[in-house]
Amino acid sequence: MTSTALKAEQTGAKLIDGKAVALKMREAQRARVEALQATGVTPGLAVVLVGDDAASSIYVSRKVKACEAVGIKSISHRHPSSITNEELLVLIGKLNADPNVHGILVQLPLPAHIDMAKVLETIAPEKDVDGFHLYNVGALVVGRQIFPPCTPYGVMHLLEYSDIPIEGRNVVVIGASNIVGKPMALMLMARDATVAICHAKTRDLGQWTILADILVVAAGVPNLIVPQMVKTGAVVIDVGINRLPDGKIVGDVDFEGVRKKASYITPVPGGVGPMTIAMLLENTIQSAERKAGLREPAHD
Ligand code: L34
Repeated sequence: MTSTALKAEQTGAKLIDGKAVALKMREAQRARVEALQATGVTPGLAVVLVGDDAASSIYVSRKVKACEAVGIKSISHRHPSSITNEELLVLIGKLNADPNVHGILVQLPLPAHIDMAKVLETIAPEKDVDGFHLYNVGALVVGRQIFPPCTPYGVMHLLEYSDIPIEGRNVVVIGASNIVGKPMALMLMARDATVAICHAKTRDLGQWTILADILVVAAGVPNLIVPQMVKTGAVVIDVGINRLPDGKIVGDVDFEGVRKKASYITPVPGGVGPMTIAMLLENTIQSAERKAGLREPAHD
C-alpha cells in the first residue's frame, strides 16, 4: 500500500458536501438573476408534475423553493394522472409559446399511459432545461453542452469544486439511464476520462468497479457497492436515492464501509440531490440570459 493510500485508509474519505456547494452557488445565481431583472427580464421556470408520486412531489417542492431563493419565477402545473397525452402536449405547446417561460421541466417518471418520448420531444429545445430533448442529447453526443442534464451536470460540478482531475482517469459509471448514466458518461468522455458503463446485466460488477479512480453509482440498489469493490483512494459519487421501509434515505453505497477506503465520497442525502436542483437553476438562468442576449445562443 502506498503512503497516500494508507493515509486515506486511516483518516477516511473527505466528504463532498453537495448541499453546501449548492447553497454557495446560489449567491452567484441570485446576482445573475438581478442582472437579468435590470434588463427587464425575470427568468421563468414552468414546473409540470403529473400524478401523485411521493418522491416527485418532494423533489418538485424543493425545486420551487430553490427558484424562489434566487429570484426565478416558477409556475407550477400540477395535474392528476388522469390527464391525457393530448392535454399534456397542449399544455407544453402553450408553455413553448409563452415568452415569460424560459425553462420547462416535466418531472419524471410520468404515468404509463403518457408517451414520455413524445412529451420530451415536444418541449422547445431552447427551453429544455433538463436537457432531455433529442436535440440537446445530440449536442451532448458531439461534445456541445447546451443544456447538460441536471444530475450529471451536478456531479461534474462537484468533481470540479473538489479539484478532482478527470483527464485520463478511469471512471466507472453504474447505471445506463437516459437521465443519469448515459449523459454522465458523455460528459466525462468530453473531459478525456476513460469511461466504462455498467448496468443491471453486467456480470461480476466488482471486476469493473475495482478499476475505477472515480466511481459514479446510479443504480437504485441500497448497499450495491461494498468496500471490497472499491479501489483504495477512489472518488465515490453516490447518485442513488433509496427509501428504506423505516423511512431512512440511503444511497447505493455502503457509506460507512466505503468511506474508510475512498479518498472522497458524497453522502446521501446532502450529496448529488441538492446539486441536481442547483443545476436546474443554472440552466434556467442560462436560458434567460441567452434570450436576453447576455450570452451566445449556445454558450458552453
Ligand atoms: N424531469 N425528472 C426530471 N428532471 C430531473 O432532474 C429529475 N430528477 C430525478 C427524478 N426525476 C427527474 C430529480 O429532480 C431525481 N431528482 C432529484 C432531485 C432532488 C433530490 C433528489 C432527486 C433531492 O433533493 N434529494 C435530497 C433528499 C430529498 C429527500 O428528502 O427525499 C438529497 O439530499 O439527496
